[in-house]
Amino acid sequence: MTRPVSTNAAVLLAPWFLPHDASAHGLALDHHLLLNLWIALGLLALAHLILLVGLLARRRTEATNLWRIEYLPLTALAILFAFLTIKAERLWASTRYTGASPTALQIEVTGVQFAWYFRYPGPDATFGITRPQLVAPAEGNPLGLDPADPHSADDEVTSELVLPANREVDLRLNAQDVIHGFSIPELRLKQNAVPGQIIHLHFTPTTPGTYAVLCTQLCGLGHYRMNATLRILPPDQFATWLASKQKAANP
Ligand SMILES: [Cu+2]
Repeated sequence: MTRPVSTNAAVLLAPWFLPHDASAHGLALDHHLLLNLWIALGLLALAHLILLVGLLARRRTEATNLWRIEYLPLTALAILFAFLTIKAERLWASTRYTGASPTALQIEVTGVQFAWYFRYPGPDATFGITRPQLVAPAEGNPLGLDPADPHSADDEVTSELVLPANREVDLRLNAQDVIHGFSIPELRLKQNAVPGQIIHLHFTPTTPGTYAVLCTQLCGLGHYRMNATLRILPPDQFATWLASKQKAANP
């Protein structure tokens, strides 16, 4: 069966484009990335033009006005790069250092060789205590939840990340063994999960769909299979999913 021309073109060109954006903050990041690329292209063209003009002119005179031909362009470039850096830093910080809204959905993400686990705090909205000595994936307790802590009883641990569309999510990232790289390209998210640290990442997913959660750090021999599924659901479907999980855990 032959594919239509437009589909073939889309498949061929796909590696040249970013995956579609399914988050509220992604558009600003994409714009900034494109702005950087256009500026780099413009500077490359300008450098070649100057080189060509210099070659063609073939004049061998001493430069007299250093301000005009050297200091001024260098100052302009320094200001441009400072602007780009500060803007990029602010975009990066907006999902990390500004703090999530108090109503954001709290989810804990744990990286472990070679899987991602996601924990929802349950109706009491409090994560139960975990203890490294209680970690037992074979017995259904991969995070080491302490059964003696009453807050642990309603915690929901899953191997797929399910999020509601258009509600802010506050992730608490950590790792059990080595550094893992939590990454969801469609949400424009990439953040290391580091043992002994809790790193917050907050954002609002917008487009329902199924996406891949990747590990972008070479974390061991099984790194290639360290991925999970992200499902972004409309809010009502998310509520149904969460209720079904809680019902299954506490019938
Ligand atoms: Cu990993």
